[in-house]
Amino acid sequence: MEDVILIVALLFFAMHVLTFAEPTETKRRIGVIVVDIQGDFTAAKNGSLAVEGTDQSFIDKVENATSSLMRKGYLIFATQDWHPSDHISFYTNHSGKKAFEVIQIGGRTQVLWPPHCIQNTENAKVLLDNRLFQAFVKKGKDKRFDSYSGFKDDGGANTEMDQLLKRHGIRELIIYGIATDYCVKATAIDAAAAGYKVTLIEGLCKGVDPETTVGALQQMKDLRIKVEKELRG
Ligand code: VGL
Ligand code: ZN
Repeated sequence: MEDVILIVALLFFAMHVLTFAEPTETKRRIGVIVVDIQGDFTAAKNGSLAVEGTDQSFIDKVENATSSLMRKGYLIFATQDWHPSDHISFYTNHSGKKAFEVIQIGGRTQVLWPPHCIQNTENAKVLLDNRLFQAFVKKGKDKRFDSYSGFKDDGGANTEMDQLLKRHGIRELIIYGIATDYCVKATAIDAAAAGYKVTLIEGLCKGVDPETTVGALQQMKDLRIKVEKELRG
């Protein structure tokens, strides 16, 4: 008799755990990748590669959206462009070249950028409250390769991103940040290719160039990435 009571009690307990644990478990399967919200990409910090529209009000909007997602239980990850000073993507490391020139190197197309996000410099810092993030995934550390994507560099070397997301049971991602037509696009496309269900929040992104930004949004839609104007709910 006592055994029966114990079994019934255990069953009720198990049902209770399943009923109440399920919603948060579902929510925890959704991750957020905040792409490259760093001083050098922003007008707010007078960045060397400041993207149009990245004033303090944009940073505040991104921070508020990210805090609200954190409060709802989403797991938040940051990507961080993190270059050595002799990085291949800096025009200053190619004699006779100017900023924004495009070259062919090692069979790849490389945009030559002003030096930016140099490791351990003030403007390489992620501008949002660092307590929002579960982890920071640094990219572009290898001087030989650029890395717009938070998942892998142009040489094909993976970052820890995919493993990190898998370890947390994440299968769906919300992605936003800077720049729409470079690092956001590359990160979203690689996420979709790796099998994540991706939603991009357009209103929390800024692009380097209006034309390539329109193209990037279309390219992402074509790859079944959901593009939403603003964060919902
Ligand atoms: C980025 C250019 C160079 C970006 C990074 O975050 O989109 N763009 N490095
Ligand atoms: Zn870079």
